[in-house]
Amino acid sequence: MSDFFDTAPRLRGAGLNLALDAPRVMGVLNLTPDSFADGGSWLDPGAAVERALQMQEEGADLIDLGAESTRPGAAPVTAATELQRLVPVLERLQGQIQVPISIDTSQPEVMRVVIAAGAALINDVRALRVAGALDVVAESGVAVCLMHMQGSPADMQEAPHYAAVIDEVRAWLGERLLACRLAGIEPTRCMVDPGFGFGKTLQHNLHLLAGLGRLRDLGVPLLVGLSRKRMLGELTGRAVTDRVHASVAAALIAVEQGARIVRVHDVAATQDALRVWQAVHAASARLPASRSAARTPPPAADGWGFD
Ligand code: HH2
Repeated sequence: MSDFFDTAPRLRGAGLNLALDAPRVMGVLNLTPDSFADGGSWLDPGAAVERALQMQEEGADLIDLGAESTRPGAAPVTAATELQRLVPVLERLQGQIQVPISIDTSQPEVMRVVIAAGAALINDVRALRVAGALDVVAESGVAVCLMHMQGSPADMQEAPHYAAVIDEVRAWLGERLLACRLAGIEPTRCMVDPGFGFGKTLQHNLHLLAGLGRLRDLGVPLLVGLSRKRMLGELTGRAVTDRVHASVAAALIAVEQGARIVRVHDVAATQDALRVWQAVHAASARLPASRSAARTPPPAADGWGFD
């Protein structure tokens, strides 16, 4: 069994060398009219650039730009539409933003253009399954996040079904990692994500979060996106605009379970919580061994133990 903390304490790719010795925050910025949490807020390129710079200021380690909503029931958009939304923002960000830019897309035509425009990471909710996507990422040398989804956004929440959700998600992601390797994409360029809410019921999501540590033997870092999602609404009864506290709690749990990057809308709040988590984690590592063992059970995410 491999351990990603030995094999990939960094995520490396063309234009990216990200240390993952502490949890990292990926700020979400959707340039769409219809995203479930921030749809319509950042359609104007000027407003989007301001928001990206604000997230950088708040401590985002990466910014993830998306131009297609993949919320349940969403219809796909054309590559031309995605590019119309992305390119003006990417152009304006050049020279202004220091943190790496990730692009949330599945379309090889879009990937080619945004990589040429400086994107350092492709975040693909379809895990490079669209024809041509594997080749674009392989040839460009950029890093990639492979996300699990059962079905497609149009139908994924109709009747999600698993015999054993964690095992199935892990096996599926393992197959996508193998496809990457066969296409020439080294594991050091890859992250995986179980895809919370993508073809999963509340119970599936809860099992995955509780058992997140079992994905670690895939040998690459884990990225997790729970921010403001429906499962948090189901648990708290709160509207999408009022899920910051639940999102921060979910991000902390994900990190405790071994996630290296959390994808969030609320960067400042998440960073505050992670600072507290890190301080306690560092103090716990400094406790004398016997007392530490007595007081602190090994974290479920004992993968953090390398630092
Ligand atoms: N979730 C969404 C989009 N992209 N990428 C990864 N890797 N993991 C996720 O969980 C994930 C993702 C959905 O959230 P959002 O972008 O806020 O909404 P929408 O798809 O409606 O634009």
